[in-house]
Amino acid sequence: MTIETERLRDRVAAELLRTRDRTTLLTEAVDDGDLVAQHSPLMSPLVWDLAHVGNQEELWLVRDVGGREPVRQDIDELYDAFQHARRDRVALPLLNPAEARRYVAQVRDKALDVLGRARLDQGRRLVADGFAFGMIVQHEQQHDETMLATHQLRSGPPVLSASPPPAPSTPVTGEVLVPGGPFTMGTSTEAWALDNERPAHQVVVPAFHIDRAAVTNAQYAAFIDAGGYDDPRWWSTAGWDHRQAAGLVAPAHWQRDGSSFVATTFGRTEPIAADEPVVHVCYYEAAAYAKWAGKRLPTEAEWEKAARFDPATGRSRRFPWGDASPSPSQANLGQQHLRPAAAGAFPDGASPLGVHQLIGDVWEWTSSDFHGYPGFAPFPYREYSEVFFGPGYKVLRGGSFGTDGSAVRGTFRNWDYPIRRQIFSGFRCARDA
Ligand code: AVJ
Ligand code: FE
Repeated sequence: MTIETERLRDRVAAELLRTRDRTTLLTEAVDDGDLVAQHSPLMSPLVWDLAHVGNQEELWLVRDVGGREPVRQDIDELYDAFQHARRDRVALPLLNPAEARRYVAQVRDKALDVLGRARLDQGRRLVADGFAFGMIVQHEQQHDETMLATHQLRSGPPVLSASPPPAPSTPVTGEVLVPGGPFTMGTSTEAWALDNERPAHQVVVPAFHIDRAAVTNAQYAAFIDAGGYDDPRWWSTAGWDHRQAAGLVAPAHWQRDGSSFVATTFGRTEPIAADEPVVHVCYYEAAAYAKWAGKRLPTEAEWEKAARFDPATGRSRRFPWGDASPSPSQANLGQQHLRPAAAGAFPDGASPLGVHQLIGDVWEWTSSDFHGYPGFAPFPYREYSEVFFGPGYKVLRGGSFGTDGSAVRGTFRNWDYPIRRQIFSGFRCARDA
């Protein structure tokens, strides 16, 4: 075994432990009553997410990679996301909090043992480069972000805290011109990229303008004040129908306070921060704002070109700033702060063309439906991506303040229904050149 393989093994173990610390924080911040409660019909009880994370780790690392005996085969059905809708999970005979904690710890012991013996340098594609372990790290981080969204929907006094994000020394506004021509979208070389990011392929993207920053709370409030929610001209037919049926008047968690707005963030109600990106808007709201502003949402290919294309070399980078994994000065990720940062707060993370904060802060809605790239092959299971392909889901890019750095990159694709806004979703605008 090479030194490199042993370094990878250590790195994987460290990622598993670091990720579990976050899961523990999110599930120990509240009492057992809160853990088993349903805080919103859109979300699972937190105790379901916890045991589901353990169950996926058991299925893939303990049973599949390790070839070991099941720890708890009897509970597979309860924690299969396709068997029960989120709103129905509270009524299932779930493991209680103590049982769930014991279960995930037992599975983790075995998974670390499997890691210690796995051939990361050769053999099965599932195990090569530690992919299965990376997939499970990312899966747990994805559920950590989901649990963070559940925390945001929970009522009652605050239980989470974090320092405020940095303020920009130079505010960022305006737009840049991204030159037309081909660029490489997706990846065939990123070791832990998931199936829907593959394979790398050339896409010709005509020249377009894209905003250097995400739309801010103040800009979005101007849309509201201009009567944007009452003017069907700005909304698609489906968007207007949804705006009417759901009675949308402002982003989720906003309330009117005289002539202005306050927002409730993890149990604290404060005036909206004018210069921070708007968050908790659905696709239809984002598209309506863009149309009102005389712009549009970027396509997924435009977003990725803005985030990855280096005009000096013609190469696509892993991240806007280059190929190195995110550092805290480059992006607001990983729940380091409990809110998105104002534009200009992470100048180290800007793209070569000067587009800021594409990674972190808020997930950005694109105008694209979720589809497989040319040559897509499901791996290692159809239910991660393929079953969601089609016109029903819109792609979001870039990650939020609640996304871990191991679970996002320039190629990473998230998706959700266009009506959803419990996620940490915002947007930036684009327009034709
Ligand atoms: C990629 C965020 C859409 O949460 O539904 C978690 C990630 N897949 N468990 C989701 C996921 C299976 C997924 N998203
Ligand atoms: Fe899951």
